[in-house]
Amino acid sequence: MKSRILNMLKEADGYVSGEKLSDELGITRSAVWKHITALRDEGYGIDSVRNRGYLLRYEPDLLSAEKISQGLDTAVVGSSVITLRTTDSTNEEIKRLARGGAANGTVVTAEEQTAGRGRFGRAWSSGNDGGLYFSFLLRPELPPSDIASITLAVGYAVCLALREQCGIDAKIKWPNDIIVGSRKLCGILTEMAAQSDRIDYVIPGIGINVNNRSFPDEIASKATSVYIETGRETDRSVLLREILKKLDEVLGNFLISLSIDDIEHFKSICATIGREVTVIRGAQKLKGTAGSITASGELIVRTENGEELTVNSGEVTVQGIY
Ligand code: BTX
Repeated sequence: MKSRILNMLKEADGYVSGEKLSDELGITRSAVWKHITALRDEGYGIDSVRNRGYLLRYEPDLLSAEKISQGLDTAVVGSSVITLRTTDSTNEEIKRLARGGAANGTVVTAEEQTAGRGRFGRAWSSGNDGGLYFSFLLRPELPPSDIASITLAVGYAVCLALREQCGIDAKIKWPNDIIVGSRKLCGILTEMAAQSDRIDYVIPGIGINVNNRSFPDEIASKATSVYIETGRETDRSVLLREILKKLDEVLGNFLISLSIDDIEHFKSICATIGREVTVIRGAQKLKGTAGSITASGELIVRTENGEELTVNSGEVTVQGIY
């Protein structure tokens, strides 16, 4: 019965009402609902909307720790890989593991986050919708001031992997959003626990829209996915493996220092450089042009009155990009 419901949803061109399913299959509406719930538990993304019915948005391609780890010859990132069906936030999950002594490089993924977070307390849309949500644990022997270069390195590595693996023109929106055209493909939230002179641990959390076909109304005009850009489904386990390799490679380099080549390469795939930007510093809003990136990951902005600002935190909005 479950597979007959699934077939009807697959063949439909839009929503299928609960009434139609129950009439055609000769079962009650509550039996339909039970089968829909079971399908969701298997990883199918099915929307249910009152008065419209059910819509199959996404078929499961569950992340597999075994597949992710196949041939993963990294030094640190991916030392252990944990795949969860659902959690509040993979950053929170890593935090709990970190307090319990988890190893440097531990990765946690989730098919769905019930409280996915962005920066500044914003929400990150992370339903069971074909996105890739993961966080990893780093225990670098560095002072807290080096967090900016770690943040930069993570965005750079993820962007390179997406360009190579998916063949898309992904660019970095400084410091570490990843966009295609003017739409957001990936968001990164880096959190840390530190003493005054040293970092205890850093948790980069990454959300990538991979096989998402559509988005909730609030973000529909500013979000995109690999599927939307390429028209192809991507194996998220393989993609994640390649991202972890790139993270390991780039973080290894960056934790020593940012090379001239890395900075030049970073600049060439950074959508912020050369654009008109607004820097928000507390209550102040400063307009200028983004000129360059420093070795420690700061953005150099030349303001309208010729002043040079070194921006290392706070919010930067780029004109023309969401
Ligand atoms: P951000 O603050 O730069 O972006 C959040 C904003 O982006 C939201 O206010 C909304 O406008 C938009 N947005 C929300 N969801 C999406 C989406 N899926 N695609 C495109 N735009 C969206 C960026 O924060 C950092 C996000 C990190 C998410 C990862 S997922 C794994 C880990 N766990 C967790 O809780 N957060 C991180």
